[in-house]
Amino acid sequence: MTAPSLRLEGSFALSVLPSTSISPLIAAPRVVAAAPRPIPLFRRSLPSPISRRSCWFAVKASSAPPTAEELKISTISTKPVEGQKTGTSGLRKKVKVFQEENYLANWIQALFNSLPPEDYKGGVLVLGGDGRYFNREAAQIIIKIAAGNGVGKILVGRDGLMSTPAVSAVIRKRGANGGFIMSASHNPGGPEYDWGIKFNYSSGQPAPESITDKIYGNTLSISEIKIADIPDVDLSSLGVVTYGNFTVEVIDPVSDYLELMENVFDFELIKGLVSRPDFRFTFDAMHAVTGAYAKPIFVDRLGASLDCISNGVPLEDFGHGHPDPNLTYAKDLVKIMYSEDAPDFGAASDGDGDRNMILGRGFFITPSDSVAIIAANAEEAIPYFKDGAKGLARSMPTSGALDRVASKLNLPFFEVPTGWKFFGNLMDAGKLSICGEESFGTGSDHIREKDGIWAVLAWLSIIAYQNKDKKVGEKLVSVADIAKEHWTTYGRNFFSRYDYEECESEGANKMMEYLRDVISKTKSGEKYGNYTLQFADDFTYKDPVDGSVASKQGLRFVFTDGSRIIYRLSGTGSAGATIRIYIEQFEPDVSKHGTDAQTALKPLIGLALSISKLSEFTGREKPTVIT
Ligand code: VG1
Ligand code: CO
Repeated sequence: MTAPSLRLEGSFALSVLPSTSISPLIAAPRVVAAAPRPIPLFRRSLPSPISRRSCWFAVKASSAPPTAEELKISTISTKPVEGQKTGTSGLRKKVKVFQEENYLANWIQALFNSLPPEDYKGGVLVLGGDGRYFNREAAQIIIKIAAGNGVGKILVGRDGLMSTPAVSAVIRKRGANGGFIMSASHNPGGPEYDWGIKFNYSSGQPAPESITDKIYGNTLSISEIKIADIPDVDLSSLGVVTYGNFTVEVIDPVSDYLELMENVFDFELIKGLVSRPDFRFTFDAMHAVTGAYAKPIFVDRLGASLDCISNGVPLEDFGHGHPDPNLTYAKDLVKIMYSEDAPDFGAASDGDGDRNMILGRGFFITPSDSVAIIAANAEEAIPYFKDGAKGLARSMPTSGALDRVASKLNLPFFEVPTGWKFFGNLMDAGKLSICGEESFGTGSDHIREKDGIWAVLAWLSIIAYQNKDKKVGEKLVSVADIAKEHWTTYGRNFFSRYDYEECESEGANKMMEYLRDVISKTKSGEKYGNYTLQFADDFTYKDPVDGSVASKQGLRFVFTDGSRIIYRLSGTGSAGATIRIYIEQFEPDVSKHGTDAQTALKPLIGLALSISKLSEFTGREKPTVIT
C-alpha cells in the first residue's frame, strides 16, 4: 500500500459541521459529556452562503473505526513546500495556497518537529479561530496531526471559534502547553482571500522567533506527517470525545475570557455608565469573531441594548468586508460617529478580536494616544491596576505619547519591534503591565496578546470613572474631553501612518535598499528642510530578558525636536509588498492641539516621500490607507 496523502476529498453542503454524517469511513465520535449552549448569537450566523460550501480532508487509508481504547496513527510521506516562513504574526497566505496538498499539514507537523517533546507529548493544546473560511477543514487537520504526535488533549472553541485574546486567556487559565489560532487577523476572508495560523506558547504569548525560525527550517526538510486515524470531530456542541489517550473537549469560547474581564474591570462601574439614559454606545464587530463576544459581554452582562452591536454575526467572509478597524475599512462606524446624532462612544474590533478602534462623537482616538490615555488613567479606573503599572511599552513606530506618561509616572519603559511577541518576555519577567502598537493594538499583562474587547472595556471604565458623580442632565466628560485634557497635561504627539498596500515587491525592496544606503551616509546635525537630523538607523532590539537580538526592524530618521519618520515593510500581507511610513511630531503648544493631524504633519510627510523617492520606486502617487 502506498502512503496516502492528506488531500481535498470533495465538497459537501453543510450548514454546521456534521462530521458524523459525511464520512462513510468513520464512526460517530463518542460524546461523553455535553453541556447547554449559552450563546445563541453565533448559532444564527452559521448558514452564510459560504459556510454551506465546505469540504473535508481525510486519510484515504483510514481503516477500521477507532474505539475509545485505541488510537491508530498513520505516517504519511510528504515533500517540503517553499515559502512557509512566519511573518509578523503567524503564517498567512491565500486560502487556495493553504488548500494545496499537505500545505497546512506540513506546517503543523514542522511545528511539532520544532518543539521539545515534553512541551506537547501528553500535554494540552488550545485551538480556536476567527470563524473565517477554511477554519472548519483546518481544525480537523490540526486535531488529527496533534493526536498523531502524541498530544493528550485539545481544548477547542465551539464551532472552532475563539478570539486571539481568548485563546491566550484559555492557555493561561487552564495551564495548557500552548495553542493554535486559525486566523489571518484583519486580512479579508473567503475562498479568494486569506487564511492564517499562529502558534502561542504556554504563557499565552505568540511563539518567539527562535521557535518560528525552527519551524521554517523544518518545513524545508519535512518528509513525513504523523496523523491519527480518527473521524472528524463534531465541533458544533460542547462535549468531550476520547480516542485512546487523546481527548478533544469542545469548550464555550467566551466563558473563561468573560471571567477574566470581570476580574480585570469593575463591571458595576461600567454597567452604571452603559445603562445611563444620557450615554449611547455602539460596537461594530465587523462580522468577525468579537460578534460572538459582544452580546454576552456588552448586552447580557453590562446591560447595553442589542442594537448597540452592529455586524455582530461572525461570517466566513466577514460579510465581504475587510475586518480591519481603521478609518478606511471601518467606514460604517466612522460615518455613524461623525454624524449629527452620533453616539457618545464607538468602537470596533478586527477579524480575530485583538485590535480595536476607539471613537468619540466626531472624534478619533489614535491608537498611540489610546494606550497613553489608558496608561495615564489605569490606576484610578481599572481595579487590575490599582497598585499602579509595573512598566509601559510600545512598538518602535508607535508615537512617543506613552513615553511621556511613563516618564511622568516614573515607570520603567520599553521600546520593542513591531509585533506583539516582543512584549511577552517583559510581561513574564514582571517588568511590563500596559503596552500598545500604533496598528490598533492595545493590551496588558492580563494575557499575552493585544485585546480588542479589553481596550473597549478600558475606555468605558475611564469614561465611567470620570463621570461617576455626574447626575443625569449634567454635561458628561466626553471622549474628546479626555483626549484634550491628556494633551494639555502631556503635549500632543501628532501621528499618522501611510500604507501602500500590495506594491510590486521588487520596487519596494529596492526602495528599502536605497534608504539603507542613504542612512549609511547620514550625519547627525544634517538639515532636512526645517528639521535637523539627530540620527538615522535600522532599528535593532536586544531583549532585556533573554538577550535575543532582532535586527532590521524598521528604518528611522529621528530629528532633534523628537519628530520621526519610519519606514517598514509589512510582515502580514499575503501578496506583493506593503510599505508603511510612520510620521510623528510632538507639539507642546496647547493652542495648536486642535490642528488636524494631516495638516500638522504635512511638511514631514512631504519630507518622508522625498527622502524615500517612493513614487519613483513604486509608481504610487497615493497611499491605500491613511491612519
Ligand atoms: C501588522 C502591524 C503590527 C501587528 C501585526 C499583527 O504587522 O503593523 O503592529 O502586530 O500586524 O496584528 P505588519 O508587519 O503588517 O506591519 V494582527 O491584528 O494581524 O494579529
Ligand atoms: Co488581529
